Amino acid sequence: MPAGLTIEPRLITLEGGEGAGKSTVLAALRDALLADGCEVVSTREPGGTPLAERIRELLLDPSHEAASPETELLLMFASRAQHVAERILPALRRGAWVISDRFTDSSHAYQGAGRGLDGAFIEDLERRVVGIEPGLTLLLDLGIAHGRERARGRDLLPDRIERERDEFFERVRGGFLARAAEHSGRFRVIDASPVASVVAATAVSALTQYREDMA
Ligand code: T5A
Repeated sequence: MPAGLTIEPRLITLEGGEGAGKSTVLAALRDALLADGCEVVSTREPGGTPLAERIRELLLDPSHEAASPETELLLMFASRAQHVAERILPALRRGAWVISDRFTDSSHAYQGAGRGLDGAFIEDLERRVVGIEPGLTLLLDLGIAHGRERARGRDLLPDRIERERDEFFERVRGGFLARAAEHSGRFRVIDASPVASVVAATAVSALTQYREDMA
């Protein structure tokens, strides 16, 4: 953990490449917590508040010129700063659990490993404008071709980042796995290749184990 970050035990994040199945797993985690009587806020990045969702539209819109890596990074962090201040921290402070589909690890993987931006610069932004890190991060790991096939199945036009080449997504995948090795205390790497019900059950068991360890 970079110095200056506060661990938030009730913040859970889901990470992974395109089409890994994060939205599907998020619903299973939320249902498990709700069944146990917890308040749950489920959210996503980029986005999660009206202003942050506007920034998301800018980031993913393929119709304008390509964003420079720095522009992309700073917009991700602008969206995250708003999300943390307006949505995540208030929910955590009132005792809710927060499950976020992507968080800062995505910036390390996509803008760091994928686009080649300096990790120390990203860590500095993380300290200055985010200030928190999740207690538990589930990384859904899936081969690039498999993820593309699943994402295609949704029948949506690819957004600006989804149009990147496979080499970019290989670097992103490597970046996530490196983060998981470096922050092994909070990461659980889950094989996302089995059918959705099996992946969801594995994720729910990881959450159950985490909560038992917390108690
Ligand atoms: N980004 C984001 C950055 O570059 N830096 C950052 O800091 C942040 C926060 C976000 C983009 O922004 C980038 C990363 C992304 O490129 P997004 O639309 O949120 O854009 O992109 P994704 O997070 O990749 O969303 P996806 O919808 O593609 O992926 P999910 O949520 O992982 O996948 P999901 O659950 O929607 O599933 C995809 C399809 O597969 C099926 C589902 O039913 C669905 O049709 N599916 C399965 N099929 C078979 N077996 C399973 N196990 C399945 N699980 C799901």
